[in-house]
Amino acid sequence: MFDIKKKFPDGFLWGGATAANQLEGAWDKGGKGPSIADTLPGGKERFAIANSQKFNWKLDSKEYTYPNHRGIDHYYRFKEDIKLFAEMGFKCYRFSIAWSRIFPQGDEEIPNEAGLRFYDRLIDECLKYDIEPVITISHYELPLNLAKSYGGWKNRDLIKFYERFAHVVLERYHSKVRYWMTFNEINSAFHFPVMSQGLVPSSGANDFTNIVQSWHNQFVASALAVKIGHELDEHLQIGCMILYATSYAYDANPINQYANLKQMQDFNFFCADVQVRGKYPQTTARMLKEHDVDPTALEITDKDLELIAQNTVDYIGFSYYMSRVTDVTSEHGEGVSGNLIGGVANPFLKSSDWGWQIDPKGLQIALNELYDRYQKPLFIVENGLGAKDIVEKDGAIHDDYRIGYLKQHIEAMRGAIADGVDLMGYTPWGCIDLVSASTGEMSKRYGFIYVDLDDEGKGTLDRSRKDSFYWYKKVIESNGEEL
Ligand code: BGP
Repeated sequence: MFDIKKKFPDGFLWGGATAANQLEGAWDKGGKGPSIADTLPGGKERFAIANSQKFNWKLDSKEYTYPNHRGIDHYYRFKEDIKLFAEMGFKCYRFSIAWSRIFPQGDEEIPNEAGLRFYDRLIDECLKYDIEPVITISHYELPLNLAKSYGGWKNRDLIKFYERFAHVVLERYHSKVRYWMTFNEINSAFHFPVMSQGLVPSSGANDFTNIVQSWHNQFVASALAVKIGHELDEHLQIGCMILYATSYAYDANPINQYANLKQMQDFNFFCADVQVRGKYPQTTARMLKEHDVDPTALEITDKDLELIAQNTVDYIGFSYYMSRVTDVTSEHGEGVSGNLIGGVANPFLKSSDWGWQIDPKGLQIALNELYDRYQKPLFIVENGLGAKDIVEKDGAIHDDYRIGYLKQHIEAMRGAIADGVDLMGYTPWGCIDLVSASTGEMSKRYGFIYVDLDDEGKGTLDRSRKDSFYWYKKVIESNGEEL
């Protein structure tokens, strides 16, 4: 009865993850309209814009390159890419549907058939190899018009536009696709309200009230998608998706411990609590007060709360790249340069070339924390090391650093399974090199598959297998036994 589980369960979903805007390209082909992601330049300015410190819709400016416009040309090469995923033995493939391929302006009533036909073909290609599609309905790809004309997610009209979009794709694909997620990294609006909620400075991204109102509208939209999906087929598995960062207090100082507790409650748990438990956590009032949000300024109806309560998610999808350290005593420096979600440096950890603190044990902790709290199946839908790869003269790419990172994280997963956690799958991020969300660059690579394309957009776009490709193939073949 109390046997320790030492192995990954049968049917474990090994695979990889991408997002439409970061790899498809063909940004204005097949009737597709522009999305927020298409307006983000490559290079230094990108992070400031994504963070919404500045934004002025320079979509047509010659001054910038827009790496997402071409992506890695996956729109035209998806068959070759899926074939390579199949060669690695993928059991599943997580990708997103570009909203503006289906509703180019976001607010139309009739979907764009050419866009749907692209995903028909993509899904069928996965199924041809017995690869289970895992779809993110919205991954940082809000149709641009919904940001510009409606002010992004703070506007309630977006609920009905999303509902229409979700309805169209769920209805069309529910018989072929079992696993879904409603919003990518919904809690990331703490740091990236532009990408996550389509809020820009002119629509008040710097006012936390707008972020909270946007979250509420997204929670209602997410609950509607769960409702539509379950009405179509009660067996559909529809999850939330949060950006999880294990968080430590710097020391035993109770002041830091309490600050860290709040960091966990607000960043890691607030959105998940609403989507998994179906109600706002008791910490909401305190969080709003700390961010100077007047609760009476929020539009939240009883009907919304009922919808949220009745349509909770089936599993918890989350991304995990790093941990953070909380120190409010200001005794340990200004913060770690580059760590995506801030905090001070952890003396026990190394960082990636982009300053993200690498912490495999933190993943085991994250899995335990999430399972303790929610008792729902967990799905790690993003994890990985962004690194610069070197192509040798013979074309080989010896990415032992990537193998090392993934190996340690898979060991941590195995540890969590032995701890009793119910883990259903693992889809490392950017299984094929793609455009980085935070830098817009190609040189921050995550893939098992190398794509010949540089930061200036030059290259043949040829695909090749890195050492990690052969390694991951073995991991999948042995169901996580051979690392
Ligand atoms: C997550 C996003 C992805 C992805 C990943 C890696 O936050 O969901 O879209 O890009 O981070 O980030 P980056 O590309 O900035 O290295």
